[in-house]
Amino acid sequence: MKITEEKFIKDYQDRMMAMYSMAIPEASKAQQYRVLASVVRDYYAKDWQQTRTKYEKQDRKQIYYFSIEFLPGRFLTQNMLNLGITDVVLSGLQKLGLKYNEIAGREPDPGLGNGGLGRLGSAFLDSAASEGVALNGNSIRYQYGLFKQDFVNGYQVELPDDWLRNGNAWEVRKENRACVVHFGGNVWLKEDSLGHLRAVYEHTNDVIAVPYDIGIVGYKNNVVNTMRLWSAELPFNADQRYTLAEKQQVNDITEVLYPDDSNYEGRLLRLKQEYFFVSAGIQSIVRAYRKTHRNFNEFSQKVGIHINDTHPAMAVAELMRILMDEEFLGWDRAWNITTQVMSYTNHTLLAEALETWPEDMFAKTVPRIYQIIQEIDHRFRQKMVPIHGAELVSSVAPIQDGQVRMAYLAVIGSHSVNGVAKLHTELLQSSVLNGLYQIYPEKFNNKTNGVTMRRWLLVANPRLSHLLNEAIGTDWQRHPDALRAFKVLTQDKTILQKLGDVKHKNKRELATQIQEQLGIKVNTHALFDVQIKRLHAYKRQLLHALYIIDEYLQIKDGKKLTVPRVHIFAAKAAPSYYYAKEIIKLINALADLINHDPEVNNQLKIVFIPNYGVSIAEKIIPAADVSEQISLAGKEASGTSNMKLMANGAITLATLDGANIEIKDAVGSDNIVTFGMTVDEVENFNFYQSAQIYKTNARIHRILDTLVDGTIPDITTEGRDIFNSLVQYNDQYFVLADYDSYVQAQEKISQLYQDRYDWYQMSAQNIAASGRFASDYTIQRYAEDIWHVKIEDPAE
Ligand code: GFP
Repeated sequence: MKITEEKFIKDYQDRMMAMYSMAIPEASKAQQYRVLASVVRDYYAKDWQQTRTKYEKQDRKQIYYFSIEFLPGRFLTQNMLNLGITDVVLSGLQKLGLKYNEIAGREPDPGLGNGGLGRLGSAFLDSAASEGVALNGNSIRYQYGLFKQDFVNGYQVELPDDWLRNGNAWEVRKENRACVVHFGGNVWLKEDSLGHLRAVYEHTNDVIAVPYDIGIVGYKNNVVNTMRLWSAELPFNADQRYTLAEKQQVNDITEVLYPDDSNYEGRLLRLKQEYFFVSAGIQSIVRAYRKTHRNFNEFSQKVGIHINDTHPAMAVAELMRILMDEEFLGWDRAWNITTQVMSYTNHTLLAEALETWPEDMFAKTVPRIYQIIQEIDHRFRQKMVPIHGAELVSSVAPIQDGQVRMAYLAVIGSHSVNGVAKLHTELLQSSVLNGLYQIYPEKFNNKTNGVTMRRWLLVANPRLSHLLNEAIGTDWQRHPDALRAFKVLTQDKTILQKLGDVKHKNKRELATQIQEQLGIKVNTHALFDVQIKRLHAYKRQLLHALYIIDEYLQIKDGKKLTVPRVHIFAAKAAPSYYYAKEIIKLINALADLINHDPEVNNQLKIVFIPNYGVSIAEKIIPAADVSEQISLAGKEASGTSNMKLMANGAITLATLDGANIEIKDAVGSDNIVTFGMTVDEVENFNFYQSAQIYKTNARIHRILDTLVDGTIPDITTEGRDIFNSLVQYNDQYFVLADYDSYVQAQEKISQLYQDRYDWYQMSAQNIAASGRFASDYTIQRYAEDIWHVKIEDPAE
């Protein structure tokens, strides 16, 4: 459909009338937004339906990406861009007397994810639609998403994020596609009159799962895929009345992402959430397949289910359940199909993030799934012990020591297991999943993460996009590898000058937002040193904070910093992660001290922007000079903010961890600053004594003392805890061991920043080398190697 400016203006006016019976100027900004979203949705409604029918007609293999989180960011700008209607809408709105930015700012950011995991899922959905891959999202429609973060007296407080209050303009409720999910009760197998073993359920608590679909618009290719989010509701039964408590129990299932799991109730709720979206998702997949197929002979050629991280690992058992109990396939056939259909991505090496569930809780909550996992465990042992020995096999069996182990279940039940960066995959094979790697080496493969350049350049950084279009044409928008053409221009002074201007304007824009939102005035000629990611000890925001204390002390000693700096943080800490919250308080207290001290604040500022999410990242990333990727080597699986920041011309300051290593390979060691121990050094670092470093290293000694001697106000408890974690408890993430090397790297950054010509040359090299980290390529590799689907030309 060709959308002209006239058509858009008319559509907008008509829709305003239809929805609100108002003239445009009477409507609030929020109403103006909803009208705009509704008009834009209309422009892809037909494509959405046609994509579905085309897939059905072609009997195309459908892939379903199961993920407990997605972090899509706002849809409006991205959808307009992908539909190719941005110019028409902008000029149309102008004629109507409306300001796009004000209206677009009214769209709530769907907080359905926490960090890299959810954002990767959304990048994949975007790239898949743009590449014409039939990939569908499957997750939960959390009423309040992840919490909204605020700071009170420097402490993180968690508020409900009521993102659905005014409805979600992009979703479609499909109650005709609802399904029933059983929890608890008793279950046994009984032979029916046809000789089939049927599962009989008794006293179950049933919940209705209602899907809400959101269209995922491909980039100018008429493809619209679907992200399906499930909401829990009470079963409708005219005879039955429910108490408020029962109602609340059901609502709880889809209320928040990651309920506090520091207590039994919270853990139980997480387990229910996992089964809820897994069961509903698989039921709907089987139902869709059954519409056009009489039997399951082709199921594994037509369906792929991707288990993103361990949360959806019950998918293995749920598909077995449906194939056996409802479709009456025998175990072997069902297992064969299941393992061909399932694939699994691991996102972490941290033991704490590899889920396990106590057997009794599991058995009570999802009894039939428990029985099936017991049988998987039994058969796995039976088959593998004679080949690999009992010790190895029990170390990786799905059930052991009273725990159900989700990562092992996912590996055993899948045909493909991948890590998310080369180093991470190697470490999976040699450590965390080594036992299973010995048993199934052929399943393992690497798929380095990626980011969508359309979101992180075209949407987030229009100035840089414009410069790139001018300098190298627009091919990079569809083929990000074409950014390579920018490399030959890295000697061109005019281009570098323009690149510097773009960065500076972006910094000014961010500075204005910081001033308006937080009342902090920052110097836009200072170096913007950025660390934005989940708050976790292994990511070492603390290392960065210690360096800021160092800078502060130097200024207090009368020295001048080589370059003035603005340190920018954004990060949420998990509500029950006490230590991470203490680090937030420390950084905020430091900000308070430094930003208000006239002796230092013209050289140094700290800005901690609350409530990190996609929309805030879209503002920070284009304005960043330095990208802090400073996790302890071997701990960060990949990282993706490193890729986004690189594409926006920030210089990476990094340990040799995760995808940083591949970034270094891509840009060359002259265009990145690395420091710290390597993975091998960390592994062989057997006699670390942080107390000794504290004692002997005068610089570190002095910095650490400020945590406990009152220099930094109002951190009596936090300062002491952090001090103890570093000195007394031997600093689990080797912050002190890497400190000196980090300082040298920071000094190198300061030196480099003084020569702006060289700096922007490095910056341009980074942009030019970033194309290979586009999720378009990552998704192509998943499609070919894991899901075995051909990339179809959507035009056909
Ligand atoms: C996790 C890992 C990251 C990785 C992403 C996506 O994200 O290293 O890049 O998953 O694979 F830790 P976070 O939870 O750290 O944001």
